[in-house]
Amino acid sequence: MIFMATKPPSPPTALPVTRPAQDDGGSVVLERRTRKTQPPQMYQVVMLNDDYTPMEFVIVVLQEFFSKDRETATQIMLKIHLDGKGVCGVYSRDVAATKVEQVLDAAVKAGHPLQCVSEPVE
Ligand code: TYC
Repeated sequence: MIFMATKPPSPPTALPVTRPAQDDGGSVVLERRTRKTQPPQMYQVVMLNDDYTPMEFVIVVLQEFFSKDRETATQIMLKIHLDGKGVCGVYSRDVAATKVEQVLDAAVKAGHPLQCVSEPVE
């Protein structure tokens, strides 16, 4: 069985209310309200610190899977190292899930405990 490190999406917001109302004559009037299409929920890939994964490995992962230049990758890695976690990038749900898979796969193959998750952006 495959476990995804991605939180399930929140349920869709309530549909527009079409509220029956009585007019004076007792007939039912339906009010139509239209809703603007919402932009898609975006997901941030968050990498977690640990005491064992080499800094260099994290920098290479950030360059390879998140298209960061070496300078930016180093800054993000140090932020994670100091704060315990950090955002690697923001993507649509499927792309974020793929990034998480790629990172976890590379970490397992290299024998490092590096963890990352995808979470909806507020
Ligand atoms: N804390 C690790 C070390 O000192 C480096 C590290 C940084 C590990 C970021 C994971 O997501 C991470 N070797």
